[in-house]
Amino acid sequence: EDLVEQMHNDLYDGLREEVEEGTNILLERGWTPYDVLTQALVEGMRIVGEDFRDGILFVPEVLLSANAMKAGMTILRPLLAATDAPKQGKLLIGTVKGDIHDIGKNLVGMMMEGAGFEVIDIGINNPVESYLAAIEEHKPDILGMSALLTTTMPYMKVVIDAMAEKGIRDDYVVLVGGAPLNEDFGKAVGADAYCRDAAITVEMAKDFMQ
Ligand code: B1M
Repeated sequence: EDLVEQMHNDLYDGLREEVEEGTNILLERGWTPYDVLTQALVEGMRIVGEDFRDGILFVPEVLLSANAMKAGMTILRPLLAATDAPKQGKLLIGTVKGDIHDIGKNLVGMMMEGAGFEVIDIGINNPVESYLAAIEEHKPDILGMSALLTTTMPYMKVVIDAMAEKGIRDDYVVLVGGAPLNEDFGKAVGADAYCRDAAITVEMAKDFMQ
């Protein structure tokens, strides 16, 4: 598809309106919201990530790409969240302290809503106190934590340890995710599961709710 390639380029160039337009055109052509999301937006951001890593793109440029991606996600969100799925449970999700990456977290939230979960999103840069306060307030079934930096991912253990200290760790399912994590890391910090992507998060969450 030429248009998909064009969207990868537009995302790379941080062209918000063009990404919005491409998103709408693919939908008009009958693409599912999920395919637009994964093949056009997520794949485009993967390419951006490579050139960011290689020092070809820099923070200001990647920020524009991220904003263009978010604009596309805004169009897809109501479509993905519209669901007849029976109510599944409640997810509380946030990015850990020191980390402001939120695209993956937002995507997980959208997909979980679409699967029938109620989603409470506490945003980015969350210290342990805000997780604990939000758990107390919202009493979710599942706590989800996101981290995109190798320097911030160990903070997940701080949160899980604090829950254990309060004697509430086992009252919740704890799922963790983010590009630098893996299954071993998830085990090491004491999470119930590591989730590689949004679709797997939905499956895991459903399994745990059974
Ligand atoms: Co950042 N950044 N960044 N960045 N950034 C990465 C993560 C990096 C890998 C890029 C690179 O060098 N290749 C690198 C980290 C290296 C490392 O730690 N080893 C990096 C760096 C270094 C930095 C800065 C330090 C750069 C600097 O300032 N010098 C800085 C740190 C800021 C901070 O957080 N304190 C920084 C800043 C930024 C921007 C602000 C420019 C922007 C973020 C904008 C935003 O989020 N609003 C940004 C971006 C966009 C990226 C990359 C390019 C893309 C991330 C993304 O959105 N991916 C990223 C490169 C990469 O990841 N390869 C990079 C798309 C998204 C859909 O995927 O987030 O992986 P992802 O989420 C997936 C799964 O991981 C999973 O499901 C999602 C959907 O399938 N998942 C979960 C994620 N969270 C989950 C939670 C769950 C379950 C599943 O809970 C249950």
